[in-house]
Amino acid sequence: MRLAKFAIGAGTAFTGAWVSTALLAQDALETIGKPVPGGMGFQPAATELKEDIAFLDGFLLVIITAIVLLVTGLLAVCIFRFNAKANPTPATFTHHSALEIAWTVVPILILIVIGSLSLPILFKQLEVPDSDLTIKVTGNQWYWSYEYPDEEISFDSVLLQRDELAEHGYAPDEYLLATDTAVVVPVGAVVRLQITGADVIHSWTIPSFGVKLDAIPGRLQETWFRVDRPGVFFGQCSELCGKDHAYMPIVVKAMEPEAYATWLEGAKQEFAMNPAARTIRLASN
Ligand SMILES: [Cu+2]
Repeated sequence: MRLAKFAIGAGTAFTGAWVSTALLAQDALETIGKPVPGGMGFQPAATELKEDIAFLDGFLLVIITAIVLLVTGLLAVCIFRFNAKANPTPATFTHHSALEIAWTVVPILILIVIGSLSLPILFKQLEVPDSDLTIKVTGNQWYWSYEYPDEEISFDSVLLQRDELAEHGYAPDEYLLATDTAVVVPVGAVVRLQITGADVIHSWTIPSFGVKLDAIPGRLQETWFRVDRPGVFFGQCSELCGKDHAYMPIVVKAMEPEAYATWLEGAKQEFAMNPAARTIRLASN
């Protein structure tokens, strides 16, 4: 059973009605984006961006396999057909223009085909469409902070210790993946991410979303995602950022819009931006 962390945070106050609805909302969430022991492929795709990346990966694998087979075949021909025993009088020519043009032009064509497929995917990741929701992500040594500027809420997201997992509704093998608070987004909404770092460079990622971007102090980087199904998705800081780099995971919960609205209602009470932070934010706008 997946409990709502928001419902159990110590020292917080909300209405009983909200707590029970939030619990129901999270009970239904399936854990989708999670590494599995012995896993070889990607985590399941939950966004169009990730589907594109998976397609490109599969396509490149076909090209790579074809090239490996061709080169291995040519090597085998050389070894068996042109060794000293099988071919005692070797040819003496050193150039073959047609062949040299071919092995230059063919790789160029292959690269053009790869580029024509990969560049549009790259641009799609970086060109943020009209967004429904903005989330500012700040990497700290060693936890993540989140801000929903339009909703005026902000909270930190800290690693759960082994003995805290069950109480927050996580499985024992989700240690190093689960956090006390999660980023919550509505399914189908375009989420604009603004990512920065507070101290050193970190990197925010959710593998199932096909999103990974460095959190760099002094720079605000933007990317986006649109989750197409409800679920719980895990990620981990992906830029070596110091001794506790391995202990700053990321959790995103994608909910149906109604469940998200319910969460937001409670979150506004629990995570209201402190007035000082809000003044600073307004002043800097
Ligand atoms: Cu890190």
